[in-house]
Amino acid sequence: MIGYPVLPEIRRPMLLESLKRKRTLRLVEAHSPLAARIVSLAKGAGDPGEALRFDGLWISSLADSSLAGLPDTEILGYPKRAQGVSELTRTTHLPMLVDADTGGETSSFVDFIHMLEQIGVSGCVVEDKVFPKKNSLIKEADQQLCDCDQFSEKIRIAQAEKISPEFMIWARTETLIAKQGMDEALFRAESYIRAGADGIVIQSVDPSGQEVLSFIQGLQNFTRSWKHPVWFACIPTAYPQFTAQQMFAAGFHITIFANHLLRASIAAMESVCRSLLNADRSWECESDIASIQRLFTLVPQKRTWRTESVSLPNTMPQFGLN
Ligand code: SPV
Ligand code: MG
Repeated sequence: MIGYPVLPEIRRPMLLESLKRKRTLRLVEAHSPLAARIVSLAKGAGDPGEALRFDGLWISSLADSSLAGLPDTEILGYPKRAQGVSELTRTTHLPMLVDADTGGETSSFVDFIHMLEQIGVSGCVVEDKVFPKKNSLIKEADQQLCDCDQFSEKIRIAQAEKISPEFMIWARTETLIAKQGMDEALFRAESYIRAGADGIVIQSVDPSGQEVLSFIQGLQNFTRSWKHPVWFACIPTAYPQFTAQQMFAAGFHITIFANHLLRASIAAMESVCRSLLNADRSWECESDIASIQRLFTLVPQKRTWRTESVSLPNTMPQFGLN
């Protein structure tokens, strides 16, 4: 059912299955169970049944860190992030792709994958920067890539150690962020695919979008002769003039809107704070904020009533007394 939990074993294969079935998917960042419910229910314009919906959730390290008031430098820790993901499963039927940053040490990365698999996450994205990484969108940051062979080995080990075959391990190359050139970006992507990556994510801050378009063209030349399917994803934060459809036409299978709900909430909260202070009452901003009724629709308050109406047996079972 839309916007409701599903069992981990049902949710986990969903991303791969959707990719095989639909070929192109739109993922959007969801940073809380409430955001996950909003995404799950969201639909674009069009006939009912035909209207666009999101195909999955992106669990962003930038969003998770920002909400905790911390920089996006892998400081939050895997158990904490896994706990957050686990809470999201309460309100959504959608598959989830988790941003795993650099993955840290290979053994920690494998532990994180096992946590995610048990929660029912469909896959993770690991990036080829030196731990602790810095966010790719920081203009003045000195971005350092890790060793290509070591990173390829990390992917090989993670693929061998994961528990569920359908859990996808995506490799993200930060070569263009580190300004190491297109040849190096393609070389690295090929190496990661040969190591067993299920997909490649390319990150770029080129506002024209031409960098990622050249990258995907180069990568397709290589993967055309490749035996197993390899999937490609982009994160068009820096080149928002491109539609997801245009990125699909260029050869990408997933477009990730990586931070838009978090940024939307910041803009909305700042505007309401201004209005409350300027008007000294909430009348002026009432029409700009969700009604309490809308909140109750998104997070139904009735669930406990159903539990209360269940009659309990007169005699409770006795455990461990024999
Ligand atoms: C994130 O959403 O945390 C990402 C994408 O990694 S970006 O911040 O654009 O690097
Ligand atoms: Mg991130």
